[in-house]
Formats: sequence, structure tokens, C-alpha cells
Amino acid sequence: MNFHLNIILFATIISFTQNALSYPTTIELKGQKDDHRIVGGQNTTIDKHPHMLSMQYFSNHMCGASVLSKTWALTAAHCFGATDPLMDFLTVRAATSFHGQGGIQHKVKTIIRHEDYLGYDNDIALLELKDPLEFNNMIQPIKIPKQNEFLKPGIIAVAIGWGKTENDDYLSAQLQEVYLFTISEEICMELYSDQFTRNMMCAHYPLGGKDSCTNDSGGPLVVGDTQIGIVSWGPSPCGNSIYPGVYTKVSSFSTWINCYTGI
Ligand code: 4AZ
Repeated sequence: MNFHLNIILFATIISFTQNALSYPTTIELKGQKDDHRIVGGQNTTIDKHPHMLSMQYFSNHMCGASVLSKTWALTAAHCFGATDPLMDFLTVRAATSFHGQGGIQHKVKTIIRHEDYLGYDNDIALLELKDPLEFNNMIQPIKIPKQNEFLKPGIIAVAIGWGKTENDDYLSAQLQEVYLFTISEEICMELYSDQFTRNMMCAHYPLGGKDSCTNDSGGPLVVGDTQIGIVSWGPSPCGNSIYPGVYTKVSSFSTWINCYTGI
């Protein structure tokens, strides 16, 4: 275990030094030990992440989702059971920093779960909206990578969501962001063996204490202007220093997304 931790720490320190000049890292380095939001994150606002959606059932936040176009959103398949929910009560809330107020609710017309979704493999779903979103400074589409585009390990990515803040039962009223580092597939495969597949990727904070968590699921992990991951699964409690959070690797599904959406 120590061996793994050392590798991760070493890789992260190396990549951190490489990226230190080009990323906003001061906040992350402080560690924020007394602030346990979204497991180590901080308040943020929708204008900084205008692709962010709250997926809601009977007006309760369930999962994150992201805007791909005016009529398509991306989320995780595990946000749904095997059968469809009552579609009249399934909405995405756009243009708000608070899942419980403001913004605009759009009904979901269709849920497309990945055909090979099983356990946590192929944990991806598309939502077709009944009425198109209107883009503005609080609603904008996010880019997705090219199919099988290589993902550099050790780069900084931001996870956002209204999920559990302290491994307890409370959602965060305000949108949270947390800066994490991507990890190589080899390291993640060693840590999770058979549970980890080539359709997944990992991200963590090497000291622990920063992570996505329950109800952040389906939300985006973003590098620059591109969504590289979808919050999928991870250790419980969240924020483990050795076992990283696991995300659906979006670049494994770009062709699949294109088939349904034309994007
Ligand atoms: C969850 O319970 C969950 N740290 C989602 C993501 C992560 C952990 C748990 C990743 O849905």
C-alpha cells in the first residue's frame, strides 16, 4: 500500500512541478483542513461552470449532469434504476449555483443508458431534453474529447457538484468545485484490479481529503474547456488518500455520444 502511495505522490509531485506555473494552484496547496465541503472543495458559481446541471426527481437533486448541446445532456447511467423514472418529474435545473433555487427547470424527454452498462462499467447516459436550452453566460455546452484521445496523467482537473460535503447526509446548497490530479490507468488498475476497466479513469488529491462524493455522480470532471470524466464511483468514505475517485472516461464514448446526438 505504501508502495502505491509513494508512486502516486511521486507522480503527482513531478507533474505538479511541471504544471505549477500554468495552473491556479495556490488554493489547492493550502489544504483547507478545516473546510470539509464536497470533501475539500470550495464554493463556486454557475457562471464559472455554465455547463453544469442539477438532475432532479420531484425537485430533489439526485445527480450532476452537463450540457452537451441545446437538447442533450450527459450524466452517469448508475443515476437511474433499470426502469425509467416517472418522466414528468425528471428535470435538469440549469443556470443556477444553488440546486434548490433559481435557474430554469427543463423536463427530460428520453434517457439513453449505455447498452453495455454493467456494475460501474460503461457508466454513461444521455438525456434528451423536451425543450431546448437557451444559451447565455450561465448555460453553455462543454466540449468532449476525440474518441480514444490520450489523457495525460498528473494534470489538474476540476470536479464540480452539489454532492455530499462531509461524508454525511447533507448536500451542499451551493455548487462546489474541487481541484484534483488525474492518475495513470496503470496505477489505477493496480489499485482497483478487476473493478477498473479501460472505460474508467481516476483522479485524486494525494494527501486525501479532496474528492467528489455521493450525489456528485453524473457530474463532470473538466480540464480546460473539455469534459474528460463523469463522476462514477470511489471509496467510502470519500477523500481517501490512497484510493482515488473513479470517473467514466468520456474519450471512450465520444463515438457513442456522436451516434445518438450528432455531436
Ligand atoms: C457515490 O456514492 C460516489 N469519490 C460517487 C463518487 C465517488 C464516491 C462515491 C468518488 O455515488
